[in-house]
Amino acid sequence: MHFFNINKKYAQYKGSKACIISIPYEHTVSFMAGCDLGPSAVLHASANVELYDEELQFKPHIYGISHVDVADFSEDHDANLKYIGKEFLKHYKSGKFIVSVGGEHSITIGLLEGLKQVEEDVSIIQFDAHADLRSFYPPSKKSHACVMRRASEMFPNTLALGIRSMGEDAASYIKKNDYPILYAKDLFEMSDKEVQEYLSKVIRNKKVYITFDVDVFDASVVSLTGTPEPGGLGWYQTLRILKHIFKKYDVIAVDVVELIGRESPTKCAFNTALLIRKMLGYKFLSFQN
Ligand SMILES: [Mn+2]
Repeated sequence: MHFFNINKKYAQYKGSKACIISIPYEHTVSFMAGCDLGPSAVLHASANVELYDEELQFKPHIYGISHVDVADFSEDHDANLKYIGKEFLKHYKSGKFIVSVGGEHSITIGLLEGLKQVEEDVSIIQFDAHADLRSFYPPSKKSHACVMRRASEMFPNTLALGIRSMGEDAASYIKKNDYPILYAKDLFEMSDKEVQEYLSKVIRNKKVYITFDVDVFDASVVSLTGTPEPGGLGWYQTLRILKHIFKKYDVIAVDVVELIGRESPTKCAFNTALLIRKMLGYKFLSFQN
């Protein structure tokens, strides 16, 4: 099945400007399970997403959106992440804009391990309710709660938006390293201009990778997520920030993780699929001019 149920000619791998990678991986989840079913829920919901973007006034899929699966995982978490990174790199090297759909957040470690092999100066922007900056969280140094700690070891310029939960070790790491964060509570009070000024101060590279944990959203947008927290970002505020980032920087890849693939409420998978179409539109907007 093609994403957004697009016509076959727009879904061909060859020539497609974007490739969506489904990564139905769940291994280290600590609270609510089911994010291995996230990618198929998003794929099915995407068939109901309108192809035309009313804000951007074009259909993003005309630039080609191919779709591949990464499956057949083993019991070995580190080996699985390595495999995910290898698959990502294969598609990234083809020059396409990559959208990886998880799966639990630990897949980002694998994806960045792949990216690291070919890119150095990339800023990693995390949208998330949780800091994910633990040095270790059972059962692994590469668990979902350690994602950004591992990311910051690979890419020195990492930052976070929408954070509203963390452990004490993360808090002291943030303090010690002057780690750049826009907390959810601050985003509620900041103007778009203030957010943009902050981002231009802390983003140090032209190339950007976005890791988007859907739990950054308020539960009115997405509630089916592994570790929900109240007080998340709204739909429009999130889109305005994303649009700005896509416009100002060269976003080379994104991942969208932690959606639980249950049928109800259906809005969660639909809104996640729509988020992906929005980001594809922001990415392709430059082709329109
Ligand atoms: Mn999270």
